[in-house]
Amino acid sequence: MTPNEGTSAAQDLISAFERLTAEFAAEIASLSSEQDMRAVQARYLGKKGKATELMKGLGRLAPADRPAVGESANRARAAIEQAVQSRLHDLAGADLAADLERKIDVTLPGRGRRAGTLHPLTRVRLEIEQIFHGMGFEVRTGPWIETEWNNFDALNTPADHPARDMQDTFYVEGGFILRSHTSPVQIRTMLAGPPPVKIIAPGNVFRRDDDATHTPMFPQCEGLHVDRNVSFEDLKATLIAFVQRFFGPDTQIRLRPSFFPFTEPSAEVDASCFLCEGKQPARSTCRLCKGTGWLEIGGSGMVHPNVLAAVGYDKYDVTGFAFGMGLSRMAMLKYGVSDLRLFYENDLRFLRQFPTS
Ligand code: 2NL
Repeated sequence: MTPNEGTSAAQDLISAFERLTAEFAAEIASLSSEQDMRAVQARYLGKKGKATELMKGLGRLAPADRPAVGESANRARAAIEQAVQSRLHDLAGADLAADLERKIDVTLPGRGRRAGTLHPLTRVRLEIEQIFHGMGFEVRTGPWIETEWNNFDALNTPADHPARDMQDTFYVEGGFILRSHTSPVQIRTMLAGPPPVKIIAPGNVFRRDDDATHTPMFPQCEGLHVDRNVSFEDLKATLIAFVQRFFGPDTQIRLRPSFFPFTEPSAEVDASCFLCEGKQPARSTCRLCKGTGWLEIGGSGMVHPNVLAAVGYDKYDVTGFAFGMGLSRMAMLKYGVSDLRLFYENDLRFLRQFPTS
């Protein structure tokens, strides 16, 4: 073997390592993941890789030529690693460039979502529940489909009473009715246990009415307090505390004699107008109370002895007061809504005026 031959063979190997480097670079140019590139790299530099094959030629070289070839093998190894690094760097740069190209302004405010709000009737119900809960009343609910007994008979309302007419009450299959007030909830509560009972019963009720001022379903809230020595004075104090929390601390009440089959005596409940406060000259023009200075808010009375007896209570031992109010009327007064039907049309322009804090 001559030095020239040796040199030439060495040169061939050195060139082969250079080609290997170029081949590798070409092969990974189309790859876009590091994992793919490392797999190709293993085919070049691994135990059974192309570089290892070439290194087998080293043994046939003159010892003097070997260091130069070894060096070129090391150069190839380093160049291949460098090619991977450079390709990865290019890819990262391309990702960044693409992100920048999208021109997202991360300093802009978010689009946000409009939060839902509670329906005004729900707000009024929750507020009333809160006020009475604060006075020691429990909140009770019951079914919409009721027996005639729970809705009428137990409430001292005889079979020939006009409220029981097909014209006024919804009769459903099986001899049941849709409750026309939430009183059956109180009847159920009293049937379920002895006095004292101190509850309010909010919920939807049903009557065969449908015009500008009546909807066939409407929400109501009734209250009942039965115990020894519950007086009409307790009823007044409870109503005053309620209206002062609901309408404002200066609100007064006025009770007007009335009639309900289930209470005796009975009274209509008025609250003093919180808009004009009954003052002149605004009083004559007030859009809320129409100049009367008073707002009708519901009915009330002392529980009729026949009702106490019907649920098995001792009518000589306990007394009670009861009251009822329509929630749509309370909401109209509180929020100055002029048309009842707005509560039932689900017009978002209306509902959005009642943000939930
Ligand atoms: C009104 C009048 C009222 C009652 C409801 C009642 C319930 C039982 C016993 C006695 Cl269990 N009374 N409820 C009493 C008086 C009036 O409601 O104008 N409601 C909107």
